[in-house]
Amino acid sequence: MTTDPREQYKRQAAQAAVQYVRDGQIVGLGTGSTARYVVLALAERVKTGLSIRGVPTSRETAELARRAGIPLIEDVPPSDPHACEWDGDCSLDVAIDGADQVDPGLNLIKGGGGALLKEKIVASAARQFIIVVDDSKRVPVLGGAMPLPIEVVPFGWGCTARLIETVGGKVTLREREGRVFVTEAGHYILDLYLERIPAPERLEAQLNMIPGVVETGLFVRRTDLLIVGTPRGVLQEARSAKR
Ligand code: A5P
Repeated sequence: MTTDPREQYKRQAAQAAVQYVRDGQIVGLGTGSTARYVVLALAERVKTGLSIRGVPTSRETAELARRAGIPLIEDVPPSDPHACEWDGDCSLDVAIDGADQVDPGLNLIKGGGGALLKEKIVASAARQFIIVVDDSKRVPVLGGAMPLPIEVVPFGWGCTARLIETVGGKVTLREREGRVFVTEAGHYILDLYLERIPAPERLEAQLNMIPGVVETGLFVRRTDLLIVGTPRGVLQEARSAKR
C-alpha cells in the first residue's frame, strides 16, 4: 500500500469520473497510473451490473481491463471487416484519461507513457472527454520541466528532430532501458523541452506541418470536464464551449 497521498487523490478523482458513465455506453479507456484507477473503478461498476464496452488506448490498458472484467470492443470483431470498430459511426460516448499537465484553459500535455496517438484518436472520437488528475498536474502554463512528447516516423527522425527545434526548444529521442522507445504503432517519440507553451494551439499547428510528425502530445480545447483529486476533496471543472 503506497503512502503517497497523490495516489489517494488520483483514486478519488477516478471514482468521481466513472459516475459519468451510463449503461450501454462505449467508453474510451486511457493509459497511465491515473487511468488505471479509472479502469479499476469502472470494473467495480461493471461487477454490479453496468453494461459497457471499452476502447483501450494501449495494450497495457487492454490487459488490465480484460483482467478486471470490462468487455472490450476489440475482442468482438465487427461483422463487416470494413466497418469502423466503434459501432459504425466512429464515435465513443465518453473517454476518461489522465494527463501530464493541465493549463487553466484545460489544455493538456499527454504522452508521458507513450500512448498519445491512440489517446488522441479516442479523445477526438469521444462525445465527452473527461480528464482525471491529482492537483500536482495543474500548471499556470504548459511546458517547463515536462517535455512535450511528439510521435514521429522512424525514417529520417533526426531530420524531423532538427525541424522541430526550429520551432524552439531542445529535442531528445526517448529511450527506455538503453534502447530507443518504440510506440505500439511502431514510431519513435521525440521529447521537446520548451520553457513555456503559452500558445499551445499555434504550436500544435506548427508541429503538425513538419514531415515525419505523426502526432503531438498537445491536447488543445479537447477537455470537456476536468476532475482533480486534491487534499480538500475532488474538484470538478467543466469547459464552457466545446472545441
Ligand atoms: C500516457 O501516454 C499518458 O498520456 C498519460 O495519460 C499521462 O502520462 C498521465 O499518466 P499518469 O496518470 O501516470 O501520470
